[in-house]
Amino acid sequence: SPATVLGYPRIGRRRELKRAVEAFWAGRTTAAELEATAGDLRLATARHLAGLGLDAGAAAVPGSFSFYDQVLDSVALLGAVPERFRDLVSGASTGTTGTGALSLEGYFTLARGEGDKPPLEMTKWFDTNYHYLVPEIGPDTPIGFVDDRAVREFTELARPADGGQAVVTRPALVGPVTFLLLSKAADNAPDGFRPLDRLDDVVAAYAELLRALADAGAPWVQLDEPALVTDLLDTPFDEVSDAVRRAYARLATDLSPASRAEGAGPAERPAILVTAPYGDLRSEVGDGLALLAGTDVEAIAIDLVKGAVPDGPLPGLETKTLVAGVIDGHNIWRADLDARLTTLESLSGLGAGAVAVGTSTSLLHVPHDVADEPRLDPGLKSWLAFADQKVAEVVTLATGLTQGRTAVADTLAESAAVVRSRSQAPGVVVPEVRDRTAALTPADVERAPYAERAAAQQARLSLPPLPTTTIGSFPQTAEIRRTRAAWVRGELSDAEYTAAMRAEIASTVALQEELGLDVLVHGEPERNDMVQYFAEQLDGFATTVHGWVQSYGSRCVRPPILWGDVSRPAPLTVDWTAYAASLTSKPVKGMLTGPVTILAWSFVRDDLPLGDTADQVALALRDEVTDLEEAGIGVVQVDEPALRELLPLRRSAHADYLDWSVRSFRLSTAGAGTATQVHTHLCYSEFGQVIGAIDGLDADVTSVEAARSRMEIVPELADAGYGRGIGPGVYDIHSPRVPSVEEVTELVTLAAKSIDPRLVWVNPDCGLKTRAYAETKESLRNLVRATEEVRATL
Ligand code: THG
Ligand code: ZN
Repeated sequence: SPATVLGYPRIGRRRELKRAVEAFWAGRTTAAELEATAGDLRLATARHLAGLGLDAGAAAVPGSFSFYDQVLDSVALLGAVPERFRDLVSGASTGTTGTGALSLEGYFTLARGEGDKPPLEMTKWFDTNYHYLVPEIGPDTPIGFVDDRAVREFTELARPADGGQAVVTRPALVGPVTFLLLSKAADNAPDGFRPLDRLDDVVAAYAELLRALADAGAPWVQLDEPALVTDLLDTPFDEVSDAVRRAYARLATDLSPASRAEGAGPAERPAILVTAPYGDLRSEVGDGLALLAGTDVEAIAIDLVKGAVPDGPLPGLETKTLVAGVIDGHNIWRADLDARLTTLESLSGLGAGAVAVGTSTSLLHVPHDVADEPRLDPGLKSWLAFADQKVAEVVTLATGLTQGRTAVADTLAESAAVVRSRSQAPGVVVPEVRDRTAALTPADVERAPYAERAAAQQARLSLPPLPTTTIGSFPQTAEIRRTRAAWVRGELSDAEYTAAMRAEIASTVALQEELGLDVLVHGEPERNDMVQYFAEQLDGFATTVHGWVQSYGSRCVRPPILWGDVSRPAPLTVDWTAYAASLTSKPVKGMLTGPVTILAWSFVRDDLPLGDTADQVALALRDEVTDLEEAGIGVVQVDEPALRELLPLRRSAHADYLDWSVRSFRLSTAGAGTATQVHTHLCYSEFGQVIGAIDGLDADVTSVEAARSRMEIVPELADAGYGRGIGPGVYDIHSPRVPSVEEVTELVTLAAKSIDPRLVWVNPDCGLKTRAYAETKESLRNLVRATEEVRATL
């Protein structure tokens, strides 16, 4: 039985691709040099995967490289370039098959924008912390097969120029239906136009790509269709299934595959593997598995980590290979291989032609290799599987499935021992933590009525109308990052580091006073990342040295590992915040990251319901809120930017998720006294699906990303009955552009028209961490000036 993985990290084990791409952006290297570095990385990766046991001759190694994003790759493949970037397109760039192709530079320009041309919008990929670029498709968007990069990458590895080991890969691409379902209508598209209206054009282009791959000798191609596992894409199942049937009739039925073509002329396409990662193909809305089984593709990959084991038999499956995604591509625990083998054996009832072993999703979401983590506790380390360990797991399972359990007896025994040792290890279950969560009552998530709180807070804080504030972080200058790096390397003492951060806090506080902001922050210079900073200090978490995971483009994060019961050995933020407060008579806001976001951006344990883990984190934060209050802090913000991200892909699961996520937020904040003002901040989302939950958080003030949508969220919240403080972001912090006073005045006025103006706060869209000081000062100065103008009209 063959073994495969649906994708592999592409950033490089020492982030080689990140460095190469950023050097190219900075003008330090040429496109040809970047191409060469990337080519070396692809070759080394393919051979590495073959060395780990994926069959180098049988397309078991996925061709899942991308310079920036796999959705952007499909935009480039199709030449589907939005009008504002059309001047970047030419036919002259090297290596492309036709006119309409983007150069490498043009490709990056779509991702990053240029001058007054905004980049493609970025949004979260299914329920992960990975962001893709949203294609813009209109009735006139050019769509064709204009870029043969996928073919060149296949050939490069199948017939390597160095004469060394060849690897026959399986080019992996976003499937045509998912591509269009993730696209948005171009701005100038007529009302009622939907990107899916262009399905036939996209499929025709993919058909040409498939022919080209067949000509190059590719035996397999992988088309990812995760759109089939969600009902959040605003398209009814009937329309999705129609699109799938049409697309795969053209691709799979109309073109003859390598296998069928024997003796009947050359193949017109590779064999097709359609994948459906991140969830269950079957749901109340329809049966996506039966749908795929009814097409003429040769293989279907299903997610058996998030999805249930299907029952069968299923008509159509007898001629197909089922790639059983039993190894989790989205988390880092070693699998119980014996149990996974049992799952694999239970699939025989489905009547598939063959069963192969795979990962549930691409391994894009996990770091490369546990062996790269010398500083992890050896016990914890033995419980972990990063990408390379997962490859070994699928190989073992495939051997076990074909040759029987005895052939892999030692590995199975070791895996069973790991599962046992993990369940019994100290710290995994901490009775005091369990006792505390078990004793929680509904009263623990209730505060006094809002009217009472608002009066007590105003009496304490005496804020002007339209209070101004920032979201929390100030620019993380190169100097700050150098100082932290030196401290981490041991070149700076704790005392020296603390002094440097205090100096930074003092200058940030002075700046805010000079600007005339009303509620100040300490600026968070001491935080590397808003989740990692907390994980480093809480019991139950571990952090990595090289465990980078791509977040978007060249940007990476190191998700902490939440392995045990969570508690707070000592205060987390109090010293820094209290120091800032000692420097000013204005209120200083304490800044915490909320329980849902801490879970969303960590690798979470799989041996406790998420809601229970959230309660543990919430209680640690609740104690921090109490300590901040005792230090005299009267305003505390608990950020939940990832509230939307963890929303389940199926609507039927929303109520349960919103119940525990909202409860855990309230648990973290409801210990605050009546006169303590609780803020929260939300971003990175279309809020529509969580509007009710925002109200349920019961924060006194909620700041939200709103500048790009021109305050749209304010009337939506008002309509949903939200009646507490609201700080719609008045300028977009994602670009260095400084908003004018008029612009901000207009947005504040707009907000104050759609909700009681006494509830409105004025703040930027998000934290200022990624900005430089020059534009930050000017922008905040304009923000304060605009607020003063609007105040004068009230
Ligand atoms: N932290 C975590 N996840 C996140 C965000 C975050 N997910 C959503 C969003 N914010 C993603 N945004 C970013 C923005 C910048 C960076 C990463 C994710 C970034 N990373 C540095 C890099 O790749 O060079 C490395 C950071 C470091 O040195 O620690 O700049 O805020 N967890
Ligand atoms: Zn934000």
